[in-house]
Amino acid sequence: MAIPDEDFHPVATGQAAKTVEAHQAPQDVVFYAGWFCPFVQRVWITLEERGIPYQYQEINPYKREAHFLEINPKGLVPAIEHKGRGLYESLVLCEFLEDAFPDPTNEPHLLPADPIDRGHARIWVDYAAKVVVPAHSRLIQAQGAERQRAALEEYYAALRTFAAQIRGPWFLGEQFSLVDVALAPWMVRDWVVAEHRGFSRAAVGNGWKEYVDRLERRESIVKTTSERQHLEVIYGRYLRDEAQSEQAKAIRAGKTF
Ligand SMILES: N[C@@H](CCC(=O)N[C@@H](CS)C(=O)NCC(=O)O)C(=O)O
Repeated sequence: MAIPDEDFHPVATGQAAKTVEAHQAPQDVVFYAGWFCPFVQRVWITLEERGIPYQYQEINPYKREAHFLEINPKGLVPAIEHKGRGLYESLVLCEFLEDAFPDPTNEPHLLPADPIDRGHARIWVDYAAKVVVPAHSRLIQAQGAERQRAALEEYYAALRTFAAQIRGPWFLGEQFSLVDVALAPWMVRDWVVAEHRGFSRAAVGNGWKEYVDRLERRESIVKTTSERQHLEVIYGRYLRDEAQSEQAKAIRAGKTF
């Protein structure tokens, strides 16, 4: 999403601000983040879940500095610098943290040990990334009552397919996994589509509301979530005067959200 400077709150707030403060000391892992970004939150949740030492560095991806572009030439957050080498793409980073920190002191792991179970988890991470998140973006971007209704139905359908596979309490059962992490940042921001698009957790069915309520209480998610009022500025601005806003135009022009 393209964010005009004047509206942009520069740093994390609430619980997330405390987490940022606790992660200022230099570490082998430097986490280049944007407090508002759901892709960033995937990696942030993973770092917190795994207890991996990291140094948090806030980046405004719309004012990229030279060193950051060396780490991620695409200029997107999240990115990680590990012992001087850079990597990016949220789901790649989550898997990198699994691979680079196999030490049992960094348990719990977010991918199952069994290869078939790992493959099963990856199928649903892929579904979250390729079906649910794009359906969510289309719902936010939809213009006009008719298109919004259709996009909401499409979004419900995407969630229902996912919900039908949840073993409980987490997607894979007792193990909180990368499948939960891949989707959680969008789910805990669903108040945006509830307020602006008529979405309801309960209407998904299949225990969806209970699952998302549980996600919302998970410590790693609480610790990486900023106050709503600052996110509202970012989302609300183009959700209200949609068709004409600079952000809506940027999104239609292919900017990520
Ligand atoms: N596919 C990337 C998406 C990351 C992304 O879109 N980040 C946004 C912030 S939420 C960004 O850095 N945008 C800057 C831009 O579009 O120029 C990932 O999974 O990490």
